[in-house]
Amino acid sequence: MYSIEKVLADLRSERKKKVIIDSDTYNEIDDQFAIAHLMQTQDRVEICGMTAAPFYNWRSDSFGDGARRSFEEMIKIRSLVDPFSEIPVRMGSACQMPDIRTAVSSPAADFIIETARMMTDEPLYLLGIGAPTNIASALVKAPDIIDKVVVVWLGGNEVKLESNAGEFNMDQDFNATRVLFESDVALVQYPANCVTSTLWINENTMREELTAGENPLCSYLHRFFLWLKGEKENYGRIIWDIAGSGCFTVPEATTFLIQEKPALHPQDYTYDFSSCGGKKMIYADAIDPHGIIRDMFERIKKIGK
Ligand SMILES: [Ca+2]
Repeated sequence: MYSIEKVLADLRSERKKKVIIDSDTYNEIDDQFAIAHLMQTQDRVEICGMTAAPFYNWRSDSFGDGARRSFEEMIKIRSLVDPFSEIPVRMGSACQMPDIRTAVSSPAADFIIETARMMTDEPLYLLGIGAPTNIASALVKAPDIIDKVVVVWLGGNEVKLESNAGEFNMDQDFNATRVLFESDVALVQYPANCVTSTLWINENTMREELTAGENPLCSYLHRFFLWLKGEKENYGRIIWDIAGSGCFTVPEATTFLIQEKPALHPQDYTYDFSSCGGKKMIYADAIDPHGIIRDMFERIKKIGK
């Protein structure tokens, strides 16, 4: 297992890292930016694959339908960034984990296991930007890979919070989230409130940057943004998930802390530091949203050029 100190030094280094992106791509508009951002960062990452995470909201009929739609959206984004890309894409879980000891089988979980087992002298980074069902299922099904992976997960609210820590990704699969916090896996947490929530982009910036891009990916994202905007004025969106791609593309834009890894109370979804047993994790305490947003637009505008 990689020590937390070693992982932090690795994150801050320019070493090219192997990454699998696990994303609920279709659930809104932010995952698409994050995938494109990371695909445009081949100087710093090698994307070993992408796995479709389940979700259930107004953009899907069920968790399984969410994974299926995310799978299709991933393939679309992959091809808009690079029509010749051969990055593997795998279908994810059709449901949530029923408890913390029962994995949900899926091609995504199996792909994560197979890829992790091939690692010899470097970690495989699992970038989770959705419900962590696929990632946690892989860890539960094949505990031997815990020594070979680092999970970078966007979810939960800040650890200082004494009330319910839930947000969309945690609430979508609370058992899977507990696996990330309560197992020995090396975890990098980007909380939602006060951290990824600062990644707000207004309609003027979206129009200027995406129009300047003049490529199929930027055109697609702009059309999607305008559809979400509808008749609303002074519209903007939080593009949460580019904190995850930014972790690899501009690590200097995140203030990382090493701190105790809490457990999670199953009753009220609060962090519990009384039973953490001295485990440590890396915690994104703050980000420079402008640095990440600038890097993202600079990279996606270069698609096709
Ligand atoms: Ca997401």
